[in-house]
Amino acid sequence: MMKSLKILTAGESHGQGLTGIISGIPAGIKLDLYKINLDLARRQQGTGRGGRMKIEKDSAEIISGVRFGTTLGSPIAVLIKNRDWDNWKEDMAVWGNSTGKSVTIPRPGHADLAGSVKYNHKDLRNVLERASARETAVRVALGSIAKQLIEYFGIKIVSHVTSIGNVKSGGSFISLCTDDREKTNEEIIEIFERAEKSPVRCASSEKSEEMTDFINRTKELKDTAGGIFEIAALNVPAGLGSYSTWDERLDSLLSAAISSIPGIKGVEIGAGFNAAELPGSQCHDPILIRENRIERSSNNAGGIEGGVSNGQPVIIRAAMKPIPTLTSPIDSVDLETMKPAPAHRERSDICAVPAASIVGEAMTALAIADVFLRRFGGDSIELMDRSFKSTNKI
Ligand code: EPS
Repeated sequence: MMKSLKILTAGESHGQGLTGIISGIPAGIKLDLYKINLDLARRQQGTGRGGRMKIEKDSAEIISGVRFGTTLGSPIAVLIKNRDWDNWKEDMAVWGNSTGKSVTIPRPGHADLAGSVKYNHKDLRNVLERASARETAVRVALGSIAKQLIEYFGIKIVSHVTSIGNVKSGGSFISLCTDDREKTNEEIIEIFERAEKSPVRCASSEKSEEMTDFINRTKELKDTAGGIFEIAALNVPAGLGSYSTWDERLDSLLSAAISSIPGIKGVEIGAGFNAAELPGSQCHDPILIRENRIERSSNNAGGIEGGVSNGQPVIIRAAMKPIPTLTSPIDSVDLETMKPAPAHRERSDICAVPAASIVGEAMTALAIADVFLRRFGGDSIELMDRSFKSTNKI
């Protein structure tokens, strides 16, 4: 039977905590809790985060599926407690009666209005608590477990921010037809390592400063900012995904995983929208033979041809819209009085693009681990390893 990965999360932004379950991880992987908590800390950073990040210091507790540090092959459950819960115990109580404070003016761009229609909620807090991007904290913890599975097979996932508002870094993990040769894994890792040191996760120090200034100016204007981040998955073996069925294509799985991140409005693979402007002769990556090995001189395909990984780095880019909660609110309507009113205001971030890039890494890891398990899946890491070593490679 085909083996694949499943995740499920639960938790409200100001509830007691976030819970996540991941199933399909084989037995026998030595998990490193430090790596999970490191990813959680990376997601909390970045210029533009609001007051909430000063309250939370996310750390994961693994409460099942692991014994003596090693996965059992059973579902793994993760818990992240919300420190802010202390301030919300009454408003977010599981039992008892409502405090009477309700939110009735939806924020344009947030799930408030559409979500209230869907679940017939009169208090929009019932929507916004779950629609909040706070939920991505536990996705990062689950993604970090998936990262540790694929890392065993040499796959590394990296990210950087390429724009904030209209400030563009000009950098990319692929040449985007501007260089005469494609970037090596080492060059990609170098970009990533520089981005890791930047407060906005941008590899260029000059552009980092411009992006930081942009976010600070946006804050002064009581506004919010979006941007673009890019992910690369290195050492992905050829043959993951499928050209046969739409829902098993690696590009469709990755696009769904990335566009499920709150605020994401655009996803590109490889040259993405640029590819539409190129003639075929410049777009498609020539196949070369060097020292008896198949190589490619460019990576406009972003490592995926026909929905299947081709052995090149897998490259994904995502555009995030500006945060919908503004301190200077947009026009809206009070659903209780049905009169015009400025949108609901609450503490929020100014820009969360650097954080979203870490969530992007997690979602990429989950999607790649899923197709990896479909191809090489076994109940134990030893079985997977045997299957991995015995298949064709480019
Ligand atoms: C969010 C609003 C803010 C963000 C939050 C997402 O939270 P609060 O309303 O408590 O100030 O900080 O993100 C997180 C808490 C997080 O961990 O990323 C929203 O409305 O989506």
